[in-house]
Amino acid sequence: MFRKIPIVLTAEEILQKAFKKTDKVQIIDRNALYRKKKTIIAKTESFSNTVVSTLEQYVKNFPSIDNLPTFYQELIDIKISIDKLKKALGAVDWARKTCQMIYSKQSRSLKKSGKIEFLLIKQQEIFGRISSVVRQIDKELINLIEAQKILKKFPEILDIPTVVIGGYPNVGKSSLLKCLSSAKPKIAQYPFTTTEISVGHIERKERHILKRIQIIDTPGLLDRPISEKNDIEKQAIAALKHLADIIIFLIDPTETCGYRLEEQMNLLSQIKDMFTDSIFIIVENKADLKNNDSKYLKISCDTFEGVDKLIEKIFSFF
Ligand SMILES: Nc1nc2c(ncn2[C@@H]2O[C@H](COP(=O)(O)OP(=O)(O)OP(=O)(O)O)[C@@H](O)[C@H]2O)c(=O)[nH]1
Ligand SMILES: [Mg+2]
Repeated sequence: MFRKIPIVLTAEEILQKAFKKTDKVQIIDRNALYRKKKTIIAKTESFSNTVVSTLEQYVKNFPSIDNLPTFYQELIDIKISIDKLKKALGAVDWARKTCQMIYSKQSRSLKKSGKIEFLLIKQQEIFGRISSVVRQIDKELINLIEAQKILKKFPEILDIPTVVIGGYPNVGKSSLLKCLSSAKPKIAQYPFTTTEISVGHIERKERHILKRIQIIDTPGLLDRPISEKNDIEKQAIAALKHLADIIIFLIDPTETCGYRLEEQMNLLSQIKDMFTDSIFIIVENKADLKNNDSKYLKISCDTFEGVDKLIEKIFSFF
């Protein structure tokens, strides 16, 4: 969805590209005067067309924000800001229209005129005015360059049954994604290793029907009010809110994650209160380190103990 966004250029780069193309324009006419005149007109047209079509390509190929699934809209708002992106696209579209208008207004007088000197003056005027419009939106083009870099890295979310893994940092969420799917998330023994949403898939044939489930790993959440959550945590909340058919809430009862079980259980209550319509599977990880007699499903991402049971449970809902 975000792969086809073109590489955005800065104002100076757009102008350089347009002037380079202008240099290549050549008109063949046996009459030297006509040749000169036609060349000036054709160069002016080429310059304006390059600028206009470059700007048009940006506006056309950026996804229309209002038509995106709500998860992506929220992710854009967290990582870029919807207002900022809309403002940038609006400015580019304004520049496209303005450059188009400058050219079409002036090109009539170019064509009617007979004097080379006049043509050259008009040409410089058009080059100057178009260049100044493009330079005016340089800041917005730079914002688009930044946005494009972020959007290109957005996860590819499919419209299929989805399980979102949530929980405190360092409890083993990415390890679980790795156990369940072929995804290769980064795993490390410090909190906040995962800073982005990542996706994996599990497939299983049941009575000749292939079932495919999407598993989503999220950054760790802390037990604090939603208004105090940082942008990394907000991505996890957006995934839980917009994508989850099932939420696997992963607990580390060994507390080797660095957080007390009590804090993790408070987070669970908070998440349960926020997403009352979701199905929750509460899972204790790191069972290889500690035995306890709680009522929750116990697994170990290190020894794979209990993982098959969890897979059974997930598929039983779909
Ligand atoms: N002993 C043991 N260690 C585990 C298990 N699962 C994960 N770990 C370890 O716990 C640490 C954290 O694992 P991650 O999968 O990165 O945890 P996370 O919840 O994704 O962490 P953040 O991305 O920081 O939120 C790593 O050192 C893992 O090797 C397990 O079942 N048993
Ligand atoms: Mg992780």
